[in-house]
Amino acid sequence: MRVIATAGHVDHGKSSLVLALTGTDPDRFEEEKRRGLTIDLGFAHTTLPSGESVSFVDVPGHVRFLRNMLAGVGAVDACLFVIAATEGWKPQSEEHLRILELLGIEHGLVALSKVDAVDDDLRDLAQLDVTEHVAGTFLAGAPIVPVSASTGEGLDRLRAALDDLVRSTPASADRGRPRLWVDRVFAAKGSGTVVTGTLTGGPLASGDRVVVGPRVLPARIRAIQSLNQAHETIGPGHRVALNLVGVDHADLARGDAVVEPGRWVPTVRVDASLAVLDALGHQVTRRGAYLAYIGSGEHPVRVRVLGGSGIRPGERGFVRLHLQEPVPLLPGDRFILRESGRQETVGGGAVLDVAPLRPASKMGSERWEDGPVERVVADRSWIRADDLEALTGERVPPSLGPWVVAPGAVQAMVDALASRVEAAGPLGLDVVSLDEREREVLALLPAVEVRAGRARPAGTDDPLADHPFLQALEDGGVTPPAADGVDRAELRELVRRGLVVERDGVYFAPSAIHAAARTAAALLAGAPGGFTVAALRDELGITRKHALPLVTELDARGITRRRGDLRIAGPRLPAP
Ligand SMILES: Nc1nc2c(ncn2[C@@H]2O[C@H](COP(=O)(O)OP(=O)(O)O)[C@@H](O)[C@H]2O)c(=O)[nH]1
Ligand SMILES: [Mg+2]
Repeated sequence: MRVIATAGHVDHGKSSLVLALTGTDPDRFEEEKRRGLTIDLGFAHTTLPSGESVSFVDVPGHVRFLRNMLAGVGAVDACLFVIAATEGWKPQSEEHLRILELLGIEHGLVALSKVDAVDDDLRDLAQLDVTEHVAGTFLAGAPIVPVSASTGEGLDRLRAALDDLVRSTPASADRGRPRLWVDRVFAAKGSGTVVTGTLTGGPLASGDRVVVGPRVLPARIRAIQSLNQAHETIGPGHRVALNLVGVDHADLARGDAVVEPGRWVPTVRVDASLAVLDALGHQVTRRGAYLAYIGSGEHPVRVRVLGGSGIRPGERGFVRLHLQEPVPLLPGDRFILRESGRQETVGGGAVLDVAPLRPASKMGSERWEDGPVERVVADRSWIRADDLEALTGERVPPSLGPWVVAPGAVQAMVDALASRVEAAGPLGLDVVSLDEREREVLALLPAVEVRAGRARPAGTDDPLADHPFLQALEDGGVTPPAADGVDRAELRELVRRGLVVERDGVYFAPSAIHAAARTAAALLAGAPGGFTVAALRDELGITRKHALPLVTELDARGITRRRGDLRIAGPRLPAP
């Protein structure tokens, strides 16, 4: 199964060829039929002699409907490039070829159409004309098949050539990350919202939960159709219709993406390469109103040239694009840039970074050739493997706990932590004071041991730091044991050193206070108006005997504040 887009100048016979090949008229609308002009995308499919099926996305050739052409070619595998032998190469032949190249389409074949209307000399001339124009592009060396939709001449050869094309075009890649760029939305009688599009990136199944569009509207797939047949699951590289439950068709539009929830970082700011067309008569600068065509969508963007003020025709540079609405993108996604004022295609390129950290003014010497994973990790030093995947589409095994860490960053933290432990001496470093990453690194320190919640240089002998009561308190958590039998002088010294917290005659490990603080934060997140001692007591599953001193300690630390019978947030309340 492959999805093939038509391309070429208006009136060169694209729609007629699709009709001749498939039996379906891709001009769906009454106005299109009446005017004999494709305005919007058309869809049709057929089975080739080999038994392989192909879907066609038939695009308009008229320059006025270029935006619809762009919506159709964003996700296809290959193209059927149509040139009328009667007219030869025309402006939109040229523009469509440039666009297909900028979108990274690498496979296609040429149909030399309407050969019934020319003599042999003209036919040969047209063939030569095409050969010259496609030289140096992905269509160089592609078969040029003379056909006539009117007489049927050459259609069998075209079908055979399509079979060869399908065989030599790799199947749409399955990266386990489905994304459907929506090109049609409608309400189907009895079944609700239906969206159609070309599925890429991975499979979808009925029952899957998805999110749609810039507002990330949640929906569920009730049913899937492809080539008019129902499917339980469908792989990438198919024309697909999804019946969605939970969203109104009026809230969706062409250009929206259907993706799995939580696995993408919809973005309004990307860094990208931009190849400016040779034929453009001026530099591309930040001045001007631009439209970026991404997937099936048209997005107004502001353009900022990185590391310079402009990119000249025929040159390649780097830009930051600011979108108005978030789009789920990944490095490698292609786009076409048009200037909306002058209505001209400026160029196109590939997304390089979907979450750039540095301001555009500080950009210029980026090592784009390093690839997205290396750059994202280098920019952040530490990133969770899940987040890295959402930003790059690539799953990298974590280097430490859930983290993927830049080379050298672990060692730097090992060194820093080792000196902090060293500086803390026999008292030890309170493990609660470490963040999640530092705690992962702590386990790597060879000469450090953790006892009673404190990290100390191994072998440090300090009878107080090793006091059995500390371990008992640590084990007791928010219901610590009483200090019965503990030497009073030792107890005072433990409190003085901060190893034990005393409040109203009850002794706690410092970690118990932190646990109570987190619980207080969670309670306040649910009830910002405040919570009672009884609420904290119940939440921790303890008695008033421990709850009261804990709350008093929280007040004393500014974590909470008393207001009547309630505790409200204090200045030092941690995140829940
Ligand atoms: N003589 C001749 N006319 C054709 C052929 N194919 C299409 N046409 C005519 O060319 C015009 C444009 O065809 P259409 O398929 O709409 O072109 P599109 O704009 O590229 O989709 C129509 O009037 C067709 O009847 C052909 O093979 N031979
Ligand atoms: Mg047409």
